[in-house]
Amino acid sequence: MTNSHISRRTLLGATAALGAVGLPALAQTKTVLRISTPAVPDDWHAKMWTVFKDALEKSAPGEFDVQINLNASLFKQGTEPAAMARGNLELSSISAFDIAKLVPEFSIFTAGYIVRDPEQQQKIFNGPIGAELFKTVSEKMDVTPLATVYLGTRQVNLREAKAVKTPADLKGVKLRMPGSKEWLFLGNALGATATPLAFGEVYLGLKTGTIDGQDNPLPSVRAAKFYEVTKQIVLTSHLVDGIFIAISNKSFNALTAAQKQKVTAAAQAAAAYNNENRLKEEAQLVEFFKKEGLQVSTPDVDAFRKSVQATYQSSEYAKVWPKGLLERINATR
Ligand code: KDO
Repeated sequence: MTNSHISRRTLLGATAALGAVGLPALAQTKTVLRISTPAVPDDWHAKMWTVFKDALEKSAPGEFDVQINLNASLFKQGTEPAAMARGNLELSSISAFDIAKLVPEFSIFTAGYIVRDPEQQQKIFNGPIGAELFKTVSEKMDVTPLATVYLGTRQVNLREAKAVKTPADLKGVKLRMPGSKEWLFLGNALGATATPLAFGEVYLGLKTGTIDGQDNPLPSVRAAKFYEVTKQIVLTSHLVDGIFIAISNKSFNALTAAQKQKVTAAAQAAAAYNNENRLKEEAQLVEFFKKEGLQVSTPDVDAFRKSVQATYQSSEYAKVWPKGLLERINATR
């Protein structure tokens, strides 16, 4: 064996050892950001996480290992806030309904017909009301909201077509809602019989008839293909829905000031991407569903609004809404 052979072998051995020990050691220096969401891959609030990942890779190359888990594959829908508080999950998009469980005053945003439109939604949460409430969210839930995502305006979507003008017409309709009492309250306030079911089970529930309908924004009805197993969309527009990109305080506090700023900017870029695309698509989807053979009907929205608002006003929820908050929301333009 010549000297050059020995040295080449030694070198190869050293490289292999580096590969086995050195590389994983390097990878460990990256901050892992695990994301869990029930969103389906084709929905904008799933795709926005790729925007988040790319933005972060650009602003902080090699510093983060962003791991995106869709379809509730890492944590069940609604269990993300607890997982984040425990430090088992870094990021998620959480709903007003998730927040209301621990921050009761937030239930004002689970009530139907409170927020007028997506533009007002952004102003509310990016202004003083958002700043005050997010501070309480951080204190009580140990997560920091970073950006407000427009999920869309929720509409009723039925398995069998039905004349629906007022809440009375939804009597007896088994309307699937996500599984928490705040969600069920909304479904019942619409006049239906609210039935809890996780998002991932809705398609089959509609197909087999264990539920008569569900409510979601039109872009999610498209992305999750609910239109394949339903015959009607009733444009109740009962909730201008929002979700909040949130990070666990444990993870956020471990970042440097520069990293905090970059993670926040990436979350805001992701939300902006979602909001822009979702709004554009939402405006076009009625035509799409009609082409797919669905009936798209407009009920007496005033009748729904009056009835739903009255139901909330006389409920336990309204009792914990801070004095003047509703007026401040209404005055936000
Ligand atoms: C749903 O289960 O109907 C819902 O729209 C509730 C939202 O808060 C959010 O969890 C959403 O599902 C999922 O992200 C799936 O789109």
